Amino acid sequence: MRILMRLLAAASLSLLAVVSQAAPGQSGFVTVKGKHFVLDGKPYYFAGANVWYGMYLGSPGVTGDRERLTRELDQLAAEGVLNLRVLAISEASTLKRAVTPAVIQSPGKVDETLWKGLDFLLDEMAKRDMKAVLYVSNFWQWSGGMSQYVAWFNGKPVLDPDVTGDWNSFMDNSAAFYREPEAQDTFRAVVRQLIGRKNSVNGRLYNADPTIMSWQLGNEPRPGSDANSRPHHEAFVKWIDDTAGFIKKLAPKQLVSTGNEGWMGTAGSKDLFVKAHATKNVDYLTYHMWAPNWGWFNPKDAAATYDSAWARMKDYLDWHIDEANKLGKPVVLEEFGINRDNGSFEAKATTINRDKFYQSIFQLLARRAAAGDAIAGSNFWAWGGAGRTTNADFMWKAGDSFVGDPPQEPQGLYCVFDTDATTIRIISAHARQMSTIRKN
Ligand code: IFL
Repeated sequence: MRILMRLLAAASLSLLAVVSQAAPGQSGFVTVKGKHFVLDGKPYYFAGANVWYGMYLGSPGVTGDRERLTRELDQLAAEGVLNLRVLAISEASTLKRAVTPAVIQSPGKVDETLWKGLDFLLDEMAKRDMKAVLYVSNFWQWSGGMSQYVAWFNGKPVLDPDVTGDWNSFMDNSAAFYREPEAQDTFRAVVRQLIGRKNSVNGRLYNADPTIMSWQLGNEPRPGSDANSRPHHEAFVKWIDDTAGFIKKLAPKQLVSTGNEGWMGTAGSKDLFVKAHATKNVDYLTYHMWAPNWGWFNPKDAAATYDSAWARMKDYLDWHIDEANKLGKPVVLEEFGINRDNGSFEAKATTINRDKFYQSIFQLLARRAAAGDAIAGSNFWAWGGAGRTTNADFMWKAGDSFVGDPPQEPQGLYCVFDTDATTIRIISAHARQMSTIRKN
């Protein structure tokens, strides 16, 4: 009898853990119905932003700037930008361009300071009825990431692409993470700890907080390098399925997504992209579009490359929406970026080409969303807000302010500063347009 009572108590405790803990007046959990998101009984469409450093600004520690954070959340909310994609776990690393400090100090050792920043961020987002997509690992080096886990467990020095210039080796090494059992155990332990966390500001359990729309497996997880990933395709698909299933059990009310870039992030294999997103454990598809990074657009030769870039971008945008329609799941374009004119990093440089591209992308997304297709929204890369660098080489150093460009890239490469009035107007108009679809 006593055992039965204990079991019942445990069961009701775990039920309690997923009962919604919304702030007053806040909307509910984002859910999926067929190829659309639903929020409080209505379709949910959005125009969002990437703010990878939101947790860092919210922190009570050295990186914190809560006054800036709340001011910029106000600004974003006023522009209708209510969906933010944010880094939630970083790993302390010796990589040259990795952000410091980090959440995980060493395997099994979490420094709570940054998570208190995440608590603050989520609480402030809840007050503004914003939704968060939290990614819990990174294929790239700028937050420690998968390669750091690998280094912790295989005992070999980290392959630092910012020192060696050898990106293929770095990518293959990052992808070894999927097949390294000890790394996976450590990763899962910290993910479990985060999903079960109680917010120190408002007392809400993370897995019961409707502010969190989605848990995302990682930032741009890839199967490996473009040169050598084929042998690892199965391991990649299996890791996605297993990890998404693991998270689903811990957070049954919230969504799970991959953070993958689309077929440009699956070694060019469309089939692999579809396989990776077909599992029932992944609620919606993600894709990213990087015309300058992929050599489609050259900001220093915009006149000659603009039209051909747009033709490729349009195909890329449409293809992923068509595939999502076929899979019967929503899809989000959760990263895209374009340089300032002539590739300048200066906040005062113009953004004529960026604005044109943003307009065209948004028009396509809004048109297809209005037609009932699977596209649900986007997050531009990235919100730079009031951050500015004063470094001659534009590269981030510990203690500098944050912008939307992570430390491995020039500060000002792709981010939208708070002074970019024309771009912000375009984003805001699109956000209103997407919220109109919601009301129809
Ligand atoms: O900064 C990059 C980031 O790592 C990412 N995708 C592309 C960005 C710009 O190069 O996730």
